[in-house]
Amino acid sequence: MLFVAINETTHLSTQIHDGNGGRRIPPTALVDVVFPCLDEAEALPWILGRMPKGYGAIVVDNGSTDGSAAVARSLGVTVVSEPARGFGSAAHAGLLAATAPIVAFCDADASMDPLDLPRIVDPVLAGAADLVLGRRRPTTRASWPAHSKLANLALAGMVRRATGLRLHDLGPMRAGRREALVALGMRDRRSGYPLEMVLRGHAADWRILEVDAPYAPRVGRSKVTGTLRGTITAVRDMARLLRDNAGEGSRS
Ligand SMILES: Nc1nc2c(ncn2[C@@H]2O[C@H](COP(=O)(O)OP(=O)(O)OP(=O)(O)O)[C@@H](O)[C@H]2O)c(=O)[nH]1
Ligand SMILES: [Mg+2]
Repeated sequence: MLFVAINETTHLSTQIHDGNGGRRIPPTALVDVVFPCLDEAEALPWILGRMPKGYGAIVVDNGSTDGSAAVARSLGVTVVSEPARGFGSAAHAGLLAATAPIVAFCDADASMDPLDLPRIVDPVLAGAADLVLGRRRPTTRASWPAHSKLANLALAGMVRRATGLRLHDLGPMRAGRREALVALGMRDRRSGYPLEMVLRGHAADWRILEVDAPYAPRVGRSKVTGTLRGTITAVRDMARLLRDNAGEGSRS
């Protein structure tokens, strides 16, 4: 087992296990893909078997009780154990643990196919965009519960009005340059994290691009917006960020 102290006070207790019997795999990936993971043992084998060449996986576990971390480790990928709960907490711990020049994010529930990641990553690699977001395009009617889709549409509309960006989704699949993403200094550790990244990127004059990404029904049980409660929490987190953002804009 390998322990790596992450150079940030809030993440000192984060542990990185390399899933390779204690031998650290050399950081050769061009793209590190962060998978926030809470009880996704069922979905992990499919996802981790579909990593594009040159892409490494970082599974960030928040105390799963279904053996997710062991499954990921047995598949030879990097596993980060993040004690602080929350989607943003997991996503940010993965970003801080990454070493590749490009970092991408993807859900670990098999709703999005890692083989689609190059669509998102290529414009960053080509220097054509600073942040690329995957616009979720449902493959079946069951992919996206109506309440979640509607909440997301409303939020995307608010983001368009607040920023002028032509965005239609605040989805989980996205990519940017690692050092630039870290420098944005995201603070949200819950469901507002993906929106905060967009707002901070916009404030830093980033070129933000949206490309289509197929969205299939998830495997396993929903944790964030698949439930009404999760959607309400996500909308609250995101609406608060938008309010704070408007306040900052009017003060500047
Ligand atoms: N580590 C960690 N991962 C989380 C947490 N909450 C959600 N996740 C993961 O984040 C991703 C998104 O969660 P989902 O439950 O798929 O949320 P969603 O995509 O909004 O909703 P559905 O897919 O419709 O259920 C999945 O990979 C989850 O396992 C958390 O608190 N900690
Ligand atoms: Mg999902």
